[in-house]
Amino acid sequence: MDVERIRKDFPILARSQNGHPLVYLDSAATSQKPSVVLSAEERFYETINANVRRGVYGLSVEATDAYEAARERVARFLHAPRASEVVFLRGTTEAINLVATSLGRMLLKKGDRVLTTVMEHHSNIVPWQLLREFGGIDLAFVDIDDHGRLDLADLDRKLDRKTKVVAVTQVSNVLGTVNPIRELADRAHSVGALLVVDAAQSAPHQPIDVVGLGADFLAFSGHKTLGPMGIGALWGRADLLRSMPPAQGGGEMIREVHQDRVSFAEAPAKFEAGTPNVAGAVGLSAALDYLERVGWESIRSHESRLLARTVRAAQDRLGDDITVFGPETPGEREAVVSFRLKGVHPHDVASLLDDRGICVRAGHHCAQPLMERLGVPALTRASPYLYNTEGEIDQLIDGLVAIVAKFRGDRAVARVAS
Ligand code: C6P
Repeated sequence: MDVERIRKDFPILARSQNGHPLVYLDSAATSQKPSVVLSAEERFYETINANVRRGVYGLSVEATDAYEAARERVARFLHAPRASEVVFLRGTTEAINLVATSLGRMLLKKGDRVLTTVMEHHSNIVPWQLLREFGGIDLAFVDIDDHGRLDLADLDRKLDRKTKVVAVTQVSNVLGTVNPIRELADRAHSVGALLVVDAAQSAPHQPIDVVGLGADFLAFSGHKTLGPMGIGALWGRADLLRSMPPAQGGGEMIREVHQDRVSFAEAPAKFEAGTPNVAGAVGLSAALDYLERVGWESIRSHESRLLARTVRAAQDRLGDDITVFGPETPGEREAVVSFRLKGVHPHDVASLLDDRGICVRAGHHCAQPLMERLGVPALTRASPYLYNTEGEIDQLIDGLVAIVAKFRGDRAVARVAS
C-alpha cells in the first residue's frame, strides 16, 4: 500500500499544527475524510439536492434514488441480505438508542436482563441504563480478564434465561480488544437472547458480515469510516425490524395519521422519522467505495504493522515508564493503543504531544465503567489509520520519551529545591 499516495487524498493532512506537520493519531474518535467523500457531498448539494420520498418531481426522485443507492452500498458493506434491513441514523449512539427504546416498548419487561460488558462505550451502556431507570430491567456487566479480554466464564455465569439482550462491542475503543462475536451470538441465542453488536470501532477496519457474525442488530458510525459526521447505520434482522415499534415519530415514518389512530410505514422508513442526512449517506457510500478501492487486506496489514510498531517501540524505549493496556497478542487487538506514562497525567501527555503537532486523545474515552475496572482515572490513546506512516509512530514515541525525560527532570529539580 502506497501510504504517501493515500495521504494526498486527505487534504487536511497537509496542514500544520503548532508549527509542526500534523500527525493525526485520533482516528478512533473520528477519521479524516478523503477528497472523494467531500466532493460526493458537495456534488449532491450542487446538483441533486431535494427532499427525499416526498416529491413527485424529477429532482426529488433523483435525490431519493441517490439515498437508496447509498443504502444498497451500506448493505453490501455489511453483507446484509436486504437493503431494507439498513436504517440510516446519525451514528452508533442513535442506533443503539433506537434498539433499546424499541425493544423496551416491545420485548423487555420488568426484571428481564440485558447483559453488556465492562468494556463498552457509554453508547452501549446508558441506553440500557435508561431502560433500567424507567422500565425496571436488570442490567448486568460481563467482566474482563487481566489482559483486557472478555471473561467468558463470567458471561456464562450471568447469561441466564431472564436474559433477553446481549449488547457487546466488536472492538473496544480503549483496549482494542477484538471480541469473539460469533461465539457470543451462539451463547446469547442458546438462552433465546438477541445479540446487539456495536461495530463503531470495527467497521473502519474491515468489511462486516452481519449474518456470519450471527448478529441480530449491528450499528456503526460513518464518521469513523472516512465518511461524514452525522450519518451512520443500524442493521437489523428483517423479521425483528418488521415487528418492532418505532422509537421516534414524525414525517416519513407513517402510513396514515388520523386524530384517533396512526399506522406506520414499513422498515426502514418506520425508523427514519424526519428529513434524513441524504448528503451524508451519499458521502458514506463514497467512503466505503474508497476503502474498498484501497483494499481491506492492505489496510489491515498496514494498520497491524503500525499497532505492533507502537507497542514494541513503546516498550523498548520506555520500559517501565509506560503501561500499555489491552491484549498483547497482535491478532487480539485492533484500532487503538491506550497507555499511561508513569508520573504524568494523561491530559499532560496529550497536551505536550499537541505542542509537537501530534493529536492523541486523553481522558475516560466515554468508558467510565472500564476506567473504574482498570483502576485508572484516565488514559492516553493513539489510534492510527490507513493514512498514518511508520515515521509518525516514531514521532509519537520520540515525543513520549521526551515527556518522560522532562517530567523526570522536573521532579529532580523539585527534589533539589525542597
Ligand atoms: N467513540 C472515541 O473516541 P458515535 O459518537 O455515535 O459516532 O459513536 C459512539 C461510539 C460507540 N461505540 C464505540 C465503541 C465507540 O468508540 C464510539 C465512539 C469515540 O472512542 C468518541 S467518544
